[in-house]
Amino acid sequence: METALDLLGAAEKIVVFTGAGISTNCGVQDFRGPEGLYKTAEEKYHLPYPEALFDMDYFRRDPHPFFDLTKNMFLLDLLPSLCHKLVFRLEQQGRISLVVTQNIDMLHQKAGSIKLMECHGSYEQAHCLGCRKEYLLKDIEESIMNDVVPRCSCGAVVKPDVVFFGENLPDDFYRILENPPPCDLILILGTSLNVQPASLFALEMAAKVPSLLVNLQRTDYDSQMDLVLHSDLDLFADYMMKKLPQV
Ligand code: CNA
Repeated sequence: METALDLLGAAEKIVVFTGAGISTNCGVQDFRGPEGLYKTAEEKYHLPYPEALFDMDYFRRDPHPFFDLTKNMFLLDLLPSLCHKLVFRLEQQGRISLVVTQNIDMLHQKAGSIKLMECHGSYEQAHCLGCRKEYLLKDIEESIMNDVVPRCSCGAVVKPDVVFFGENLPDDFYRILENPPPCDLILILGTSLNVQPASLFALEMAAKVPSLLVNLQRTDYDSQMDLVLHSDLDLFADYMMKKLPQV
């Protein structure tokens, strides 16, 4: 922890890359953790393969598992974790270049982060799969919470603007992949780094600048980092908030 404190304390242009692990303490399941969504999906829906939950072809055949298993990610009463707050405090100090999140739960927004790229989209907006009419979360929320698949006036399913496997990430993501923001520390939080191309961004940054990965479990990429902490993120955030001046 102390070496991590030194790294974080000295950095002035931090790029943060987050995954589902930053939100598990808020009550949102991750994918691959022991209590993750994939396990629930297999047990409850017997999906042909776990990733089918976020697969366009499967969604067109049966959108129920997606809506059922991800609906708790956008509940209004979900609150950001201590670690979301740490990231925001660093931004308030002017030490964040960019936060890139793979999460779709909008919790960085709720914590106050502004220099934020949600590279897998979010629930904030949605589109009809038929006529492409745009909807907002508030238009479809009640239907989802009542276990009714949201439908457009044209009859087709309305899908939240969350990036599914095989879909393109936003153009902005490819821009920063080509042209990374200024960075003297890449801080990677709560991700197995298994979903590409998002993880490529973090891994490419880690090859160029000092890197710190904080994750509960080992990842396949630990050896590519300068420093790895296998820790709960809120314990990490608590420690940093107590030790770093003005955070
Ligand atoms: P993942 O593959 O499930 O990895 C999450 C990692 O977080 C695991 O290695 C866990 O060990 C670790 N972890 C879990 N809880 C904690 C904790 N409290 N402290 C520290 N580490 C913890 O998920 P990734 O984010 O790597 O995969 C990217 C996917 C996940 C993206 O496409 C997301 O859209 C998708 N996703 C998002 C959410 C969300 O928005 N909250 C939830 C589930 C999945």
